Amino acid sequence: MDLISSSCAYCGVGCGLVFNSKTLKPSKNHPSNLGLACKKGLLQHKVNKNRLLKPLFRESIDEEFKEISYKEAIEKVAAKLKVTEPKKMGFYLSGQLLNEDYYIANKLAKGFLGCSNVDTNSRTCMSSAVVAYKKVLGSDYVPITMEDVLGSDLFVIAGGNIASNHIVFFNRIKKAKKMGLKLIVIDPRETKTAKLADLYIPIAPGGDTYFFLAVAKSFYDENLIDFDFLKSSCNFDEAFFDKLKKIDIGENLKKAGVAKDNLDSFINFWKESQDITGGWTMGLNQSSEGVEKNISFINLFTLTGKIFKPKNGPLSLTGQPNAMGGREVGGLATTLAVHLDYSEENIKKVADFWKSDNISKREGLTADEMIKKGGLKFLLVAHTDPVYHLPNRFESEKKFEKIDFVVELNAFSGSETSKFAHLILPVAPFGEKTGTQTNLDRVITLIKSFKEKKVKQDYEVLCDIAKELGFDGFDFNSSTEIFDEYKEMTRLSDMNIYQTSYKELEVSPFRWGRNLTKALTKNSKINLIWSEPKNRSLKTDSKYPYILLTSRVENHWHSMTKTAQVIDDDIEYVEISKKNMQKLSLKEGDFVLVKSEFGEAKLKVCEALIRDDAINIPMHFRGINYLTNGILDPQSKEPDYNHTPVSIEKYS
Ligand SMILES: Nc1nc2c(c(=O)[nH]1)N[C@H]1C(S)=C(S)[C@@H](COP(=O)(O)OP(=O)(O)OC[C@H]3O[C@@H](n4cnc5c(=O)[nH]c(N)nc54)[C@H](O)[C@@H]3O)O[C@H]1N2
Ligand SMILES: Nc1nc2c(c(=O)[nH]1)N[C@H]1C(S)=C(S)[C@@H](COP(=O)(O)OP(=O)(O)OC[C@H]3O[C@@H](n4cnc5c(=O)[nH]c(N)nc54)[C@H](O)[C@@H]3O)O[C@H]1N2
Ligand code: SF4
Ligand SMILES: [Mo]
Repeated sequence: MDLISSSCAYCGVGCGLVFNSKTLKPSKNHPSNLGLACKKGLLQHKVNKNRLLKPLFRESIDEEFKEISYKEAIEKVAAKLKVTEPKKMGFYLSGQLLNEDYYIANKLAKGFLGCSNVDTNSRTCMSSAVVAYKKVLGSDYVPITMEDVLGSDLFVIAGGNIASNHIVFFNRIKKAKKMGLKLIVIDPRETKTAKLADLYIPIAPGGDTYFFLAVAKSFYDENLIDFDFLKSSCNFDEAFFDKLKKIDIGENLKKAGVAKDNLDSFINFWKESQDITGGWTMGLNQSSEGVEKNISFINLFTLTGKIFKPKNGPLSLTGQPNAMGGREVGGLATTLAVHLDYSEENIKKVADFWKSDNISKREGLTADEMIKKGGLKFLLVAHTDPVYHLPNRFESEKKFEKIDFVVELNAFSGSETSKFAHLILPVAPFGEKTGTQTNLDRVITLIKSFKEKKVKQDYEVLCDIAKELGFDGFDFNSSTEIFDEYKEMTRLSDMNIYQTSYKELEVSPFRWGRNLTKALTKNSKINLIWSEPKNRSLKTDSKYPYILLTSRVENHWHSMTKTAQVIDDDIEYVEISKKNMQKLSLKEGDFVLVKSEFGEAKLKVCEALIRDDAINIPMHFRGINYLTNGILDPQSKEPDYNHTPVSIEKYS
């Protein structure tokens, strides 16, 4: 039996997998994993329960769903779209859609319906990194790869727990550590990743921008700034250094909750290392100053000339398997298509390419805004569960109730969004579908189906809607044909995806942007941008004295529609420090009420290594976002999930 090649549908590492007629196995020659994989990745072929197989419809969300035919379902969607103004439509997509599915959704909405409100759950995930990369490097371009990290002397991880969330990468880091790689981890929780670190810095939640500025000032004081590099390769002005000179290191460290000897050790590690890489995820991105956190971290590499050289530079670790692909296809509301923004020139190029005269002409509402401020009459949600994942859920629910027609494309039943849907369209999940996805370091892998397809896959449903509306350009017979069109479109952009094809991807994955060694700004220089703390997050007070962190566990995936079928690890608990357990007279297994200004949850107590000013609840807990605040970073529109003040009360 031939092996069928695939790539994991969970995290951004994008491990290559092969299916051998019975089980999934790690691919030995895929560059992302070289024969490794994690437990949930290898159990995916066993996720067969709770499948949606028939379209379900109801006139109003108070009624029970009834099965309808697929034809009727597509007609209903088209009929509603025909009578809805484009600005009252929304398409809520996902970093878990394959490139082909994503491309069709974007083409249909932005290209033919003239609808700008197309955004994705990556808004809640990567958008701060996207904005920062665009500002600093001129494009949403991840400048290094996992190999660079593994070959460097020092890897600094800020606000990310790769031991749980990028497991195979973590396992490769463990091996590299044996060869001399040093690791610094900056996190309010002493995670499994922190335990492996040579230096662990237990930063206060939200303290990163203060800390990175203190580091930059120390670089300046210790003559570690590479002015030759800045002059040859960067756009900057003296005002940057005028401001930097004024930074009071002691004051910044106090605000960051970091001890002086931690900063001293950080500087020593930096001084002693030749090749330095950095990584980050939600601890920096999900913040009311996510863009500032990102830029001030990236600046550390620019200031010391540790960027655009092999084994040096900042690597934002995308979370979802195809978050990167979604960015490439142009699925964010702030891009039109394929890395092209809404300039007049780009609008014309894209309209010509798609041969459409009804293309969207301006940036649309972003994910949270679409729901909370859009006043939408039509919403299509594909491969994600916004009712579960958006912050301040009571507010989200109120808005969902008001949308006339909510269509959900899902492979499995039981999402939180389905409670607010009028029409549920079943689609084929991983295993039954074919397409490509791009991992966190720009590697595109072909995923082939290895099971008989029970229902259509996402792009087929979207094409049927487009055809029902009478649009030309959606007559695709396979995902190969879609990829062929998409890759040609990348010629309009800074990406070289046109250089590959399904035929080549059958043989090996393709990393786009391989030869880029300079910034993609107009003059190919890196922008050194001053970035300072904004203090926009809510503050603790005597009523709500702790900051709530919401993070992930290694064996579950988000709302767990898939992982809960094969793994039964508990996630309904709250992690509290030993000191706070004593202060509140709590013991393991007690129940507490965690309350915020927005909502509350009853959870089991678990003692953990976490700062005393913070507590942590796994984000997999379905009720998590009843507790979280709705503040967004004003530039990236990414939610401030990790900074909600809460109280804890013993529940009896
Ligand atoms: N097992 C598993 N793996 C996954 C996922 C999953 O659901 N399950 N999801 C994937 C997705 S979509 C994503 S986005 C990634 C996310 O990957 P991570 O970002 O690693 O995920 P989290 O567990 O949310 O970890 C965020 C870390 O940031 C810390 N943190 C919180 N606030 C701050 C802060 O202000 N400053 C700093 N420095 N740190 C802070 C938290 O304590 C936590 O350890 O994981 C991906 N991988
Ligand atoms: N408090 C808090 N909230 C958060 C976060 C946090 O750290 N803390 N993290 C945010 C981040 S980074 C992310 S990425 C989001 C994740 O949040 P979501 O994207 O909402 O979570 P998932 O459970 O991954 O949702 C995927 C959905 O797709 C469905 N599905 C599975 N296969 C298919 C398929 O082939 N096609 C289709 N159409 N559907 C399918 C699944 O059944 C599931 O309902 O949560 C965000 N929300
Ligand atoms: S590390 Fe990530 S991509 Fe690899 S098998 Fe695990 S979940 Fe899948
Ligand atoms: Mo994410």
